[in-house]
Amino acid sequence: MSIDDDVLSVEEVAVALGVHYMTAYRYVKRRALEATQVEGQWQIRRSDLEAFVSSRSERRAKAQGSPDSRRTADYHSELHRCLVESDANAAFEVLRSAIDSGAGMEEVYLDILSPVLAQIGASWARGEIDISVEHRATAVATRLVGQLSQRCVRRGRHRGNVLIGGPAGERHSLALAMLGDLLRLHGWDVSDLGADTPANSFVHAASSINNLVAVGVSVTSDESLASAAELLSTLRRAIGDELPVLLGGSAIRDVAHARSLGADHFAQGARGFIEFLDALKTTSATPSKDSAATPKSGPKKAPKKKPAAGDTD
Ligand code: B12
Repeated sequence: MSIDDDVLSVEEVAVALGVHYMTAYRYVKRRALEATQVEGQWQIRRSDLEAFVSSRSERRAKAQGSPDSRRTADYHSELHRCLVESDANAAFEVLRSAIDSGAGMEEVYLDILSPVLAQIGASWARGEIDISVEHRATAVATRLVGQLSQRCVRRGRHRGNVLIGGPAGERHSLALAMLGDLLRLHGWDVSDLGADTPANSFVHAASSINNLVAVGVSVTSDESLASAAELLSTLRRAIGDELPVLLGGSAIRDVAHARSLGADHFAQGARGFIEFLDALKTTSATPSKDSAATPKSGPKKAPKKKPAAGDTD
């Protein structure tokens, strides 16, 4: 019930807009619709509702011209605000509305969440925001990925196993979590060792996973380039030279850089990794998740055919 004619409750806004109560509530929480809280109740001025309606029609009209870029830009600015303000629920709503409007998980991770994180990292590097803001934003992003990863489960054929992780000293585990989800979406079973993994754990995992088709080493920080090189040489000595080992992540510039650190392959970003795996001639057998996880005594043979020398760089 309204307090007066010019102030509406969330329920009344929902009726006026012809949407569900929760949708109206999300507009308020995302601050797309101006509202104030009085004694625990949201109040929306009629003039703010009118402004919201006309800006929404304007956005829709513009979106018809250039749907993807327009919508993505809106999500960026809203998500950026939510991460900087550490508002996890509102951040989740932004991504949920992107999904509701047709964005796939690849788009959500790579075209919405990652660029916003990069923007926050750049603001920190320029001294515009305190490191605590970046840490808080990262904590929210970590929760988001945790909530969203259940949408990256693909039923049906299992194409094989992929082992990913970061070398000792590398702390950027979020990149691995997103990468793992995206590979799963494409039908791969992923063992993610996380960041900061000792070389002997990589060796143990690579030696004990059945139907392992590739190992991906992720380097985001320049600080862990040396330990990545050590890891690659230890891995190669221990597992032989058949299993493809890729180096990637935002600290690896190109294939020459990857090779100078001892990797035999490089791929650009998660999409590059997916293309690399697609190009592998994997076994036609489709092991179940359980058999894929069965330990085995020695290193697994990789598929004979590898992508051509240029890889996906
Ligand atoms: C979040 C974050 C952190 C968090 C990490 C928390 C966590 N659990 O992950 C914390 C706060 C701990 C952190 C710490 C540091 N960070 Co930091 N961080 C970031 C930030 C903001 C986002 C990183 C992220 O998750 N991006 C999203 C992911 C999905 O994108 P991505 O990394 O590109 O990963 C994708 C691809 O590269 C690819 N990929 C990843 N791995 C692999 C592997 C293979 C094989 C392949 C094919 C593909 C692939 O798939 C991913 C999905 O698309 C970035 C900013 C930025 N530009 O990204 C800075 C950034 C990476 N950090 C930076 C720095 C400097 C640091 C610190 C050194 C700061 C300090 N002095 O303490 C430390 C410690 C670094 C260390 N030793 O590891 C710099 C790195 C510069 C550099 N090249 O070295 C950046 C770029 C910030 C900046 N603009 O300067 N950081």
